[in-house]
Amino acid sequence: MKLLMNTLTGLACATALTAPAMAETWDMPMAYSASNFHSATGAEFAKCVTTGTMGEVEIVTHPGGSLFAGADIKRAIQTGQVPIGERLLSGHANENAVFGFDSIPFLSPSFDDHAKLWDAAKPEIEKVLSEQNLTLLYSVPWPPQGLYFKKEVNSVEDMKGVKFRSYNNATARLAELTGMAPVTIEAAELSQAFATGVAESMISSGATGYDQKVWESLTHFYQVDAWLPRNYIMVNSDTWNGTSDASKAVITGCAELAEYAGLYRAKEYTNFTYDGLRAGGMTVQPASEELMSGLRAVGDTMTAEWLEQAGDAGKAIIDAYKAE
Ligand code: PCA
Repeated sequence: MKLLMNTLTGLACATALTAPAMAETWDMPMAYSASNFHSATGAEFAKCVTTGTMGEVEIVTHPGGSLFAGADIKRAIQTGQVPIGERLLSGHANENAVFGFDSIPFLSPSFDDHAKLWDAAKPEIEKVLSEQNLTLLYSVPWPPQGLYFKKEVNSVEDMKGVKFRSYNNATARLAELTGMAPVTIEAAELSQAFATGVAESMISSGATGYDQKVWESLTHFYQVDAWLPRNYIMVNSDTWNGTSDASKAVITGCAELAEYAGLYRAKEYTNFTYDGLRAGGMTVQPASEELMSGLRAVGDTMTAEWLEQAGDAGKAIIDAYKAE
């Protein structure tokens, strides 16, 4: 409510001006395709800010990695090449293991569990980002992660030797521990990677498989519900500190709306995209008990490794999550 009041006050202040004090355009790189629900949410956020500040801050989104590839977006914002952008949070686990809190296998496999995990982790993530001159604006989870293959897979044994597309540290480690060969590929390049055989499997959401029409190359999706990784929108802190209070209030309000709308979409999109994969000809089903028990053993190893790498900060997140 307080936030809404602030937003309305911001809107009122912006409206009181005949022309924006200092109109600025903020280019906003995003890594995922324009049709993806995160990109759709970002486009609405951009419009909300542009309208709400009466153009004092105009945000222009660039989806599909068209301005910067996913792996380059955070650095581009930190160094002031662009003021704002979206990135997969766990993509930074190679610089600080704490960023990988959302990719611990089977720790929080549902949207509800995951919301609690995010509550527990958010203060620490905001702190680490602020030390890097970044301000968190909003964050939205991906739907639960499942396994894609181009053959039937009933056990970890069946995964051996498969070329596996990874998107962060956890997915690369999952590949190693199951005897697969990891290759890092941006989501925007997936259709091509599968079509040319550079990769032949991955762990991802129904949403990404659907966006990338993976049924053109792959045949099976196993619902594993391994974890729900998050995307987040960050702004360069110098830019943020130089933004008027009225615009900040509008941006914060639009961010809260976007977070709400994005989560709603993520939930709605889960079954919709499973149906879409089926319509494309794929077999979509829960993983067998044998596969699940093999994956749980791998998950135990990955959890222990993460706790060691993420140290006290990581342990504090897990303790806070378990106490909720
Ligand atoms: N899609 C993204 C990250 C997680 C997801 O569901 C990807 O595959 O790159």
